[in-house]
Amino acid sequence: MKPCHYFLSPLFVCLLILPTSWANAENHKLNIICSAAPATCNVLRDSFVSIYDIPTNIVRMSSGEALDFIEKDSRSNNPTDISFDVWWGGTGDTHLKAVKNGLMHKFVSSNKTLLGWSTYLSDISDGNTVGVYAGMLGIVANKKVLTAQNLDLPNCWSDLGDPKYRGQLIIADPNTSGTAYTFLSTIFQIYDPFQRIQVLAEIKENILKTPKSGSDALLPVASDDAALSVAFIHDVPLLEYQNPSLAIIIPCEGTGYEIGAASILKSTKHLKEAKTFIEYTLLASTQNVLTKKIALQMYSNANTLSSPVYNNLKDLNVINYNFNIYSRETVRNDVLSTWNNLGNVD
Ligand code: S7P
Repeated sequence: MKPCHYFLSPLFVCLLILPTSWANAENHKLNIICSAAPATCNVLRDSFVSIYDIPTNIVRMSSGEALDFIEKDSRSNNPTDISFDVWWGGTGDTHLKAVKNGLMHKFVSSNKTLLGWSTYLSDISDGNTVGVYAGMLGIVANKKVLTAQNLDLPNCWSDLGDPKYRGQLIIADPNTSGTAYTFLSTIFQIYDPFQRIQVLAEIKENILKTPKSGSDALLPVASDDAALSVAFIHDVPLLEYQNPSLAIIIPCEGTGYEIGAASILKSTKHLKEAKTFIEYTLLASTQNVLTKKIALQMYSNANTLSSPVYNNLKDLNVINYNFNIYSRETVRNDVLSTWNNLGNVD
């Protein structure tokens, strides 16, 4: 796997970017793949380094992209020079799939104040991953853009397939994005096999573009360039300060959710430091810094402040999302190939 694969930029830009993230990695003790929002990844690295003085390098990859990278690298005769130690953040089902393929190192946190959904992930992975945050999926609409075109707000997932929204929808690529994979598996868990193909085919018809990550899919809606997206709803309020036209809709059929995970890679060369990093991110003091203004998820420590997003939410219409099933190789392949075979986004 070549580092430049991750930057959709010309080669020379790629080489300019390389020294800060990949090429110097051997100078760092700890190499982390981070699938949370870049601001979260950077704050965690900086605060961790300042407290523990362990040189740490973070590379941001979307959840499916990270899974793909870890799986291919483990099979390759020519693996990357960098040996990654930790995979932090990103949707739990991608971590679970890597666990099922034997790619993670067992690590059970000694933290005794973790919430049930966090230890649940640890339990179903036989102690190979742990939940660090959780969040609900939703539809994000730009009311100004919709009104300008005499369009009303969608209420349901199925509404996203209405032809009146043609070219208005941005959903990330589920092959790379954990957000978009959570959306697909939510539709799979709500609709029967016949209905789901119909619903997804109609939705795909309306898509304008498919960025690599869930947070990138939100940006055109926040900048008034598109009307609708699908995102984790805790990412919206920080953009709402800049654009009050944004609205969150919890779809009428119910919605899926993520448990963002943290795992140690089997290939780690710095097990002690990797454990220290994950334990650090499970502390209420660390999570409080994030939940105040950087990333508004629900966090896994019972003593962390509640998320302003979920605390005030009246509509908790979540489905009984099955992480075990939707992290299975055969099921993931089926979900993705169903989507990939539906025809191309223009
Ligand atoms: O950190 C915020 C957050 O929304 O970022 C992650 C991200 O959306 C998932 O990334 P991809 O879609 O790029 O895989 C979420 O896990 C997290 O809640």
